[in-house]
Amino acid sequence: MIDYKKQINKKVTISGFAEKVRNLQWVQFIVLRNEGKRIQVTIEKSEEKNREMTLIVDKLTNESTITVTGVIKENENVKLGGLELIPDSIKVTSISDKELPISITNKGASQIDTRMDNRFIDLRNDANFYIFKIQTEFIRAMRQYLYENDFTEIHTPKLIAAASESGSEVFEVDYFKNKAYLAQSPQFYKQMAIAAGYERVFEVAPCFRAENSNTNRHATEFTSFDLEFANINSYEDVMAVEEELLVAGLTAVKEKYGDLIKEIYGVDVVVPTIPFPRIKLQDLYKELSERYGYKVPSHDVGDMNAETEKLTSRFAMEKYGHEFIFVTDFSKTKRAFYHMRKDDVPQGYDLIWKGTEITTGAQREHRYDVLEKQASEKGLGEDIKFYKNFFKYGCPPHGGFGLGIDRLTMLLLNLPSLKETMFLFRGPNRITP
Ligand code: AMO
Repeated sequence: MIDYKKQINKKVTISGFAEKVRNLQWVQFIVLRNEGKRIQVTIEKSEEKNREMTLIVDKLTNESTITVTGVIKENENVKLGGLELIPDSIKVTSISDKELPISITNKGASQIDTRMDNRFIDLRNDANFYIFKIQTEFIRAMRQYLYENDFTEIHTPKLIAAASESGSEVFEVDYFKNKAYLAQSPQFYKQMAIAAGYERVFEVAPCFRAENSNTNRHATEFTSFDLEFANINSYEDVMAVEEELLVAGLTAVKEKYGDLIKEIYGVDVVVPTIPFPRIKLQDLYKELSERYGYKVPSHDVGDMNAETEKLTSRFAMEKYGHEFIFVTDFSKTKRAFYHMRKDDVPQGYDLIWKGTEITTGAQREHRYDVLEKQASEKGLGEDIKFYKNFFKYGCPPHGGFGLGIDRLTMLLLNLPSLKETMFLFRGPNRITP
């Protein structure tokens, strides 16, 4: 992208949206927007050479697209960075309807659903536009960390024959007169990669959950940053990788976008210190009860609910001054059958950030006999035989985690919900555009 300040007195060609066209008596102004950057185009009507351009701008509507060639000049009277583009030519590449269905600048003027219906326009608002610039940097830095640590990228199927997480939350697909399902996670296949001899793998891909819940943090399709690696001693090794990964991501985001995030979203990006605090679920319950008088409802005992997560972050801030906290030692009845157990306690964790779970991770059960026992305890049988077979012919101890990147971005930028965060949200009542 052109740095306009470095192009003063030089000839440039800039394409973009005519964000605001102002046609005054002696002069015309266009605010030209390209990738979130703006420059004023100034056309003096009195100059003979501008005659043709003036006629073009006469008919130009806001949000039409244009390509402008001209020279960038310094002008301290111009509010937009003290620069203006004096054009030699303006080419109109598309004309926008005069009335837009939503306001770009005033988000509050339309209901969230109307904005979602018109997401392609909604995203032209800076606060929305930059979400994906920032997310790209976050993911880039995390990928970079994995490349540097010899992780292999895999792409696992999203059409599957058996539910990987739990039966009830799976979308069924008609598959040539048979049943198939949309993958809830790459869980089985990232473990298959370990059985195949890849020591470290990752995947960034969609997950589908038929959860009929209308919360700010649930989508029916989301993107998960999944990884799995072999030859670990315990889930502590998994947590250590996740800490480093998040530090890599947040360091890069702070460096590139820290000031912009502060300006647009009012958020200070904090690069966390390592190690993150850790707490066992039972100790956490005790702290929440003593500090905030909070008792976990009986149906959630052994697990976390939204309220517990919120208070857990409050506790982490108060006790450790830390935005992140790992919670361990969940009840086996609330955890997946593939988590390794030690003394009946699942060897896994949830990571909570700013009041919301962003990750589940664990050491996996790689011993065939034990795995089979745990699977049948949960009522899983024939349909996961193919998965159990992965552990029959040699498979090293391993573990991994799934990090929901939509939640990660929502929390990073302090956005109120996934509807505002995701490029296109999918929920029980939303499957368009
Ligand atoms: P889990 O089901 O906890 O674990 O999902 C991992 C992470 O994915 C995100 N997430 C969601 N984001 C948006 N909408 C949803 N409906 C949704 N559901 C989950 C969260 C969550 O922490 N296979 C395991 C991971 C593993 O052990 O490797 C799994 O899928 O950020």
